[in-house]
Order: sequence, then C-alpha cells, then structure tokens
Amino acid sequence: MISIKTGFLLSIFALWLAPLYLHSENLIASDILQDCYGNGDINGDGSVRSVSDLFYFESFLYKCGPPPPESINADLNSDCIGNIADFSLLQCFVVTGASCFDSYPVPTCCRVRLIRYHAPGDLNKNGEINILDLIALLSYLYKNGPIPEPLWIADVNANGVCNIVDVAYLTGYIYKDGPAPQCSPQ
Ligand SMILES: [Ca+2]
Ligand SMILES: [Ca+2]
Ligand SMILES: [Ca+2]
Repeated sequence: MISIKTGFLLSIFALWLAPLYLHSENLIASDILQDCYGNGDINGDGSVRSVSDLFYFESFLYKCGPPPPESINADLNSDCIGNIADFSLLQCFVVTGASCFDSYPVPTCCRVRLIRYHAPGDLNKNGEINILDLIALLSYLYKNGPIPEPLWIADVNANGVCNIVDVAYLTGYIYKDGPAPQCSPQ
C-alpha cells in the first residue's frame, strides 16, 4: 500500500517528467514529418539494397570501415539510427528477397545517427563512450573482468597492445578533450 506522502511525491515526480517525455516525442514526430526517406543505398553507388551495400554496411559496423556517405539511407526501421538492427533488415532483404521493411522507401529523420557495433572505446557496446567503458577496461586489465569483444576495441590508441596507456588515453578522451579512440581492427 502506497502511503499518501509517497503517492504525493510520486505525482510530483510524474508531473516533472511529463513535459520532458512529451517534448522528446514531439521532437521525433516533427523530425519524421519533414519527408525524409532512406533507400538502403549504403555505399552510395546508386544501386540500392544490393549485396555490395550489405558488405559495406558490415565493414562499417564491425570493422571500422568508412561510414555510409548518406547516413539517411542506413536507417531501415525508422528509428533515426543506423545500426545493426538495420543491418539485419538489409541482410533479410538481400538473402530472402522478401520485403523486410514496413514500407519502402523508408521514412526516417533527416539526420540519422550512425552507430558502429564494434567501435573503439565503446567496450559495453551501448553506442556511447563514457565512464562505464573506462570501468570495463580497468576491470579487464586489472580484475580479470570480461575480455572486450573484439579485443581491438579496447586498444584505443591503436598501437597493437591493450594496457595502461589505453586507460590513460581513454581517460583523456572522456575527461580532458583528448583525441578520440582510434580504429585498429585485427
Ligand atoms: Ca534504424
Ligand atoms: Ca559504451
Ligand atoms: Ca593500445
């Protein structure tokens, strides 16, 4: 049973959250209403949803390959992000030939955020580089924590070894405007 006092506090909290929630919903809706569409031409060669698009996307997501020239074409599920979920949809289309998208061309935001699955420095693969990745690196190096998968994403200075220098490099990037983690796929 929730006491009156707790209920009151929860209501205040909900009222405080509501405008934030509504605001983010509006942002996404207005962005999509701008009539932007993606076509799955990941490598920008004019041919859409082809095997070469699949290879290009795979290279970007997993091996630090170059990003799609037009990021808007990499979002196939209309969530305004180009990531492994979209890769799966493209794979479905290329392999089965079936229409794996809800609609085509795909309505999306005019600005699509691209997120690699294997990104240097993003050890926990959540699309951001922050203190959690630093903790994962320290845990791997000094506390028998899980081995980063693949290991090269933890070699953030791309010198071929993962050690305390990478800890300093990642700390510098997160807290001191240091250089960004580098790609070193092996
Ligand atoms: Ca997407
Ligand atoms: Ca992360
Ligand atoms: Ca290193």
